Amino acid sequence: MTLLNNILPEARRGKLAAMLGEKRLIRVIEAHNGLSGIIAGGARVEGEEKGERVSREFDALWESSLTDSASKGHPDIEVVGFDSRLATIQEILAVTEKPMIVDGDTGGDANNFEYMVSKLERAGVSAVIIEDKVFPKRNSLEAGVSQTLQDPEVFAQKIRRGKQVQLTEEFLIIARIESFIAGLPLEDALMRARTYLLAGVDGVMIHSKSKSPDQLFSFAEAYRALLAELGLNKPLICVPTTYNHLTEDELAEAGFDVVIYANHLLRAAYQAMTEVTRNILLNQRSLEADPLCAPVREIFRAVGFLDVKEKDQRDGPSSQMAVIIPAAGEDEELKPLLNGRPKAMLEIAGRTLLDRQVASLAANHLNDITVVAGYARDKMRAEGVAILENKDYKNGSMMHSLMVAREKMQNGFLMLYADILLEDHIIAKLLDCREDIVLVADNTTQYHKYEGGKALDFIVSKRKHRPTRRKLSFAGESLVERIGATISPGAATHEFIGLARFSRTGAEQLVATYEDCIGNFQGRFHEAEDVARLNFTDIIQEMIDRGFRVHFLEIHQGWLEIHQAEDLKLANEFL
Ligand code: SPV
Ligand code: MG
Repeated sequence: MTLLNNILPEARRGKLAAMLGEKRLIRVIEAHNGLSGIIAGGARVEGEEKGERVSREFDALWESSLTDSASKGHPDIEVVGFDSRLATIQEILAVTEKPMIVDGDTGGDANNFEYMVSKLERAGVSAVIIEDKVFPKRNSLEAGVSQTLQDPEVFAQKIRRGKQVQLTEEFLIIARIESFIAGLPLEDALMRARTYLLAGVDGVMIHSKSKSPDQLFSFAEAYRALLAELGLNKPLICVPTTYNHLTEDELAEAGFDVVIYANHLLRAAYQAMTEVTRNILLNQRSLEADPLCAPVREIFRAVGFLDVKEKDQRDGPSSQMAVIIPAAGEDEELKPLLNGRPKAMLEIAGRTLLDRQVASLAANHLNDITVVAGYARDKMRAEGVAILENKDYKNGSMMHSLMVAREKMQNGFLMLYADILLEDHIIAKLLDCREDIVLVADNTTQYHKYEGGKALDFIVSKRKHRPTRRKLSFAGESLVERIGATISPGAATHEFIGLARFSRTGAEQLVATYEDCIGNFQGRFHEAEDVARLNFTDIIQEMIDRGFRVHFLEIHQGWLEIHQAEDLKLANEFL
């Protein structure tokens, strides 16, 4: 079910009565399930009329007993129970803001009808139409079916009982006169109209299965006179299934206030489905049937699946988002301090670097953490993290380690270099980002002096503004133009801190680009000597070159890269 056209019962119920007050022809079409409700509710044509732009749509939906029964594979003989009808009604109400008129069949006896009125009113239905036949009724359209009409006084009493139980003024009970269907004359129909109007009915539907409108038009004329005589103003409704050559203007001219197209969507669906099944059987494949079918994506759009996808991507399941920490490499710089341990096991103020990262992630409800180990794999440990192994860490790169955990990328993921410490709020800000690929970038680059030997991942932003010192901005439209370690510090606007977020789509794009590069390229690749050793920044640069939008989240300090002994000293002091 789509949540696009959600509306509460109170907001919907009175719409029909209000429309009737506008004194224009009300156009109603049948719906028999959620999908037909979506089509009926959303149908709209636009064009020009007398030099003016006009748009046309249906004013309300008709929940038909014929099409509700037929869509369940049953004949229209009140064999579908009320609870089943109500479920269909709710299904349709959930997908449209339009008011609904329910075909209540005979309404059962007066007690049954009271419950029907009460439940429909509560659901937000605007009107119920009951026909003056004896339960269980037979559909009106088939010739030769015997039709037994109800005693008009008994039917009038049912109307009174219904009017007494409704709780709002806006719910309408409409009497459907079946005299012409039963082969009775105009006089019978008029006698019934008078009886029902006097019983307090809110309107009259006059039914006919004749192709000629003569009888109906005579009724409409006499009905107007009757209303005038009784000093009433109650709408007249018709169902032009058989006299379908008449236009809405002609019906309005004849005195009708509401026109119901009572079964057309079901008949259309039946015909299209029949044609498609035959077509597939004949061709023994569905290629030829395809033009007869709506594209799958069109259905996705209609039922709200594309909205769901968008919301999923926008919100990113942050609590379920996986974190991947590629930590396979052997560190040359800190070797003397590591004693054969991986760098992530380096202790800072009594806790390992990895433990500190895990704590920052947990503070942001990120608990699905995967570390990709390589060098000294059996020395890698941390509470509550999964450890994968990149056996070939010596020949690959950090990017290959990342790809070892590709299974974890499916719902989008966060990538964190193994050697950075950062304040928790940076992760929180990153989780708030809505873009598909976001790198966290420090803007204090230009105030630092960079010593040789320390390869930093610089970023050149697309908008090359120089932020003023201390400015803390988390700009939305910040795009990376260039990234890499060979960018000169003078040209760089930011430094990539080794933390990035990929949405589900961003992750798909990353993996696809990576696989394409590894599979189809040779030799130098951006800053890598060989594509086989490409780095994370090389892939990002490649994605930018291919037109993917790579955003950055601008931060101002709050993080530290443990690269050399001096950094460690600093961190120890700080923590
Ligand atoms: C329906 O749509 O179920 C109706 C109208 O009651 S008719 O089928 O014409 O009787
Ligand atoms: Mg019906």
